[in-house]
Amino acid sequence: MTNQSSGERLTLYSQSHSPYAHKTIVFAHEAGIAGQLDIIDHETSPTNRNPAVFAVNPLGKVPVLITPEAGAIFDSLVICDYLDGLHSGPKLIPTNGAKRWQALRLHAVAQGLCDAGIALRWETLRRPEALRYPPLQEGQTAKLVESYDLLERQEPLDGPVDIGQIGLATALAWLEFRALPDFRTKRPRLTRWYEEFSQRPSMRATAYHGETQDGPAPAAIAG
Ligand SMILES: N[C@@H](CCC(=O)N[C@@H](CS)C(=O)NCC(=O)O)C(=O)O
Repeated sequence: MTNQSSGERLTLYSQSHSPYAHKTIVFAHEAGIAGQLDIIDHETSPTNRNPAVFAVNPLGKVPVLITPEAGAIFDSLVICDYLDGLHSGPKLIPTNGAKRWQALRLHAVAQGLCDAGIALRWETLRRPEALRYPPLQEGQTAKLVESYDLLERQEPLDGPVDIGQIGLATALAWLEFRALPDFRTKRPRLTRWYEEFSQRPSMRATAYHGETQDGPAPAAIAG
């Protein structure tokens, strides 16, 4: 990429296994400005407070970008919007027309996949077994399956790279990384698109790794 930018260094509070953080990093690569980011990995979990992250985001979540003019900004879409203003190439968040709403809608589906995937992991893995609620597990699985089917059937996936495609590719990569319900079987169009996108340098340079650190369960429920 040859996009021009101010070249100012920016700190990104990130996490090597967060789909939201991954999205912002792939976005920076696609915008040609990844070299400006100083990425600091932080472990976060609602059951394992990280004071350094709370110091910059009252929600205790990553990603967070520290900007010169506005201080700490979040969440991932806001960070992508900020990064899109730093380069002179074609905008990855289309500014108007049908392309804008298609891209943001695809991004919303992708964001929902991550949200449902995380909720499902709580119900299958992260919450102590005695506190899990099977109807929630089924409900979150249904959101994933319905979304996969919609993506296979009708969501436009072609055209220049945009925030929707970046969100989707990083979400699908995370769902596979975490062995969440499979999106490939009987979805050849989605699978083909994903495999092709995964070959982009932005994706190849930024694979997921690491484990969530939820902290010890209190003795009363540890069993
Ligand atoms: N809507 C936020 C979601 C961020 C998020 O949930 N990040 C996770 C890591 S994957 C986190 O830090 N969770 C800690 C917590 O929920 O307390 C975004 O798009 O940035």
